[in-house]
Amino acid sequence: MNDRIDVTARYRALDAAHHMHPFSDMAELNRIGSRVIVRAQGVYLWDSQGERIIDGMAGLWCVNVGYGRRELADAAFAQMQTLPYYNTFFKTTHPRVIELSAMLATLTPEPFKRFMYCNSGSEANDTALRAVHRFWQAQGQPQKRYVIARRNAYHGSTLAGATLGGMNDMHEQMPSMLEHVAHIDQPYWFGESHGEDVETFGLARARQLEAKIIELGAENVAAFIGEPFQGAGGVIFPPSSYWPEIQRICRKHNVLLIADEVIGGFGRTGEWFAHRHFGFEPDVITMAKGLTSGYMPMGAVALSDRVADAIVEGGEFNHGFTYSGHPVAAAVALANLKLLSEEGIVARVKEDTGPYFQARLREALGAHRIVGEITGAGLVAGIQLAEDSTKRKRFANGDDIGTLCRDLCFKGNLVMRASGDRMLLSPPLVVTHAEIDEIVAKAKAAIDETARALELA
Ligand code: PXG
Repeated sequence: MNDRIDVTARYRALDAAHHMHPFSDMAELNRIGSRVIVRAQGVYLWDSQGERIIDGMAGLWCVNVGYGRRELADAAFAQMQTLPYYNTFFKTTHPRVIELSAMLATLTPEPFKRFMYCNSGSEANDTALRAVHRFWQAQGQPQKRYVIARRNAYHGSTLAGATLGGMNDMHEQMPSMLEHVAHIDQPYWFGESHGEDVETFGLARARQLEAKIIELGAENVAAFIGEPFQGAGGVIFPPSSYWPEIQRICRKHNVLLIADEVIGGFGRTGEWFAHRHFGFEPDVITMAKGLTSGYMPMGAVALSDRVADAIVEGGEFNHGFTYSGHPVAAAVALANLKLLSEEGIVARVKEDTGPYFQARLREALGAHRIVGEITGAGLVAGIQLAEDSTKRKRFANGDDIGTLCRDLCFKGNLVMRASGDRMLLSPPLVVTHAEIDEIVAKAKAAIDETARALELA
């Protein structure tokens, strides 16, 4: 035990001295000390003190096949020995990127047959932007360059990703943002409606897109980008009226529709892609995370035939990365996609574990004193904390209460993320019924304790 404390203390000291964490208040974190995660298996993590933690977030929404799958490690090992790296810039290719592309063509809807690769979700969105601009140039309409996105969206942390995203606390730290990006409001009924019913609200939020297109001039608008459901923004599931109306407006005004499937892709909602859950048809799909289950960094952009044909016919497209289609990442992605499909993991989310998870959460927390709504499908959920669940009244200091609840979860050895006053769950897709029971019980215990701390229990 003392050895473990020594090891932890040593790691914490070195971490504080040398490692800057993403999206973290480093002064505060260095005072408290990070939890050192040393290994993982299935849906569980272990820290350097020997504590076992159940991962209700699949890492950062990415470890879809769960931790410790030998098949992915073997695929990486074999590929590193055969061909650890080669590029695809100058008239060369390699087997794994070919096989991965052919496999993705079978998993994506019909009009998607061609794929571009990168290293992350942010780069996928940057690439999508470059591709839609290139598409409109090739169509002889280079002035179509505006991209419309939503407030409280998350599209990554590069200059383009962060500009497209609608996170105020990111924008405030960006004195210079990408040009030709505009934002409309999000379809967040619980938080932003004023007495309208859900579907009327969904239509009104979608119609902001049409108003923005008209304001900018349809001849100047290249694309609309949206997460099918907002992930980091709070697992905000739009009303069912929303996406069909967005699609109608995009088609009417000849604006491309980009689905950011970085979180929604590869089974999260029980469909291979979340846009299928909401029933719309994008022109471009961006993906990352579940593509490799996070075992290797990789992102991809799927281009529909309309977009891909125009880019192919248009001559050289001057875009790409040293690691586009990296052989080891491609080998791991292939092994991962094989597991997801051959073991029926995605199908099980739709038919079994997804409905079980959603039902258990609602049973345990649907009528809780400080829960306003529960959203989600498959293995993703958002739990809205509220001061008065019956009146849709939010806490004045909701961010602090979300953080308190998250910290209580972590203390109880459950990873549950907070986004403002919403608690988020997105476990590995291999989670069992018993593990779902454990996640729900621990989430409920933390929410009960939060209510007690607020003297609302
Ligand atoms: N699009 C979406 C929808 C995402 O959720 C990105 C793009 C960017 O991906 P990369 O691979 O560049 O990070 C994301 C990433 C969180 C959290 O705390 C969410 C993400 C990343 C880090 C933290 O919820 N999403």
